[in-house]
Amino acid sequence: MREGIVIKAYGGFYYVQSEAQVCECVLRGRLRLKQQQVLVGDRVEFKITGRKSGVIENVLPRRTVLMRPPVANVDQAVVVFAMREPHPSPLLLDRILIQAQAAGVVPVICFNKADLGGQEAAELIPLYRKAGYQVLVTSAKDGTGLSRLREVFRTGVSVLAGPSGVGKSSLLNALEPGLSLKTKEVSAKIGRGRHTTRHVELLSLAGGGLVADTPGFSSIYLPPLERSELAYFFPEFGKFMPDCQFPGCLHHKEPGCAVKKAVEELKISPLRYNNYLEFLQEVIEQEKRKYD
Ligand SMILES: Nc1nc2c(ncn2[C@@H]2O[C@H](COP(=O)(O)OP(=O)(O)O)[C@@H](O)[C@H]2O)c(=O)[nH]1
Ligand SMILES: [Mg+2]
Ligand SMILES: [Zn+2]
Repeated sequence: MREGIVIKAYGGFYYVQSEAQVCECVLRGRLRLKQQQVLVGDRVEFKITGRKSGVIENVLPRRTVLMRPPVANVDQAVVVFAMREPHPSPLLLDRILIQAQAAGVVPVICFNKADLGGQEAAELIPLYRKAGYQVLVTSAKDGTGLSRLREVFRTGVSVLAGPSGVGKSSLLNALEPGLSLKTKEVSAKIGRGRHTTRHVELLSLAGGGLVADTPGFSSIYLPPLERSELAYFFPEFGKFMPDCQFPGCLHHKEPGCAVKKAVEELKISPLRYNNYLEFLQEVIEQEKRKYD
């Protein structure tokens, strides 16, 4: 029996990569009967039945499951924003960071279009590093930071996230010219219709690692959370939370809140804290809707 990873599922066939080879596999009847869904990203055990064909016998336990896009065992999300054009939105960035962390996926922030400068964005780099995130600065145009990005992708399975137009496809093309993914200018000529790929595929990078070909975490909604959980998705709050006067402090209006004190002393970024408060309102609204 061999072990491999499903990189594509299409028309009842599962394409399993094992070492440098890809086998076209079907599911063993037992798995079909159990109606076990096999996802792209699943690690499977399979038997070779032909030169490039096989049968999947077992699906190994999943570490993580993403719904959008449907991919199992995603290790990390590379969250791309542009330094300029379009201006980065910290509120959207924080939203995506929470979505990734809630799904058990490690986020890596990537500020692209470094060649365009961007004073506002430059201030976000140390801010997010201080908050505890890995931050890359790249340019798909002049090659800045691409070797770092290649290193990041080398680990396991990645998805890209971030708004459109920030350079996600351009970055992958710069790392892997053979991919020739459509970028904005090109796809504008072809038209919108062609762009809607429903089938997720993991692309194998020459430098190592697999990347989902569709961006993840596009939803503008927060995942279902309890209000008391939210602060745990802000890693820089962790150091101060144990010193809050009240257990279950929401770090909003409670007296003796160590998080709020840290914000006043600029040990926590006010920008991050304000985003936290905005999300807290959202989570409370979500809870209300759930119990109405
Ligand atoms: N100046 C500059 N432009 C870039 C860079 N990366 C991408 N672009 C441009 O930004 C636009 C959107 O890029 P694209 O890769 O389609 O973005 P996506 O929607 O995130 O996949 C295109 O016109 C690219 O040529 C970069 O690093 N610097
Ligand atoms: Mg794109
Ligand atoms: Zn507090």
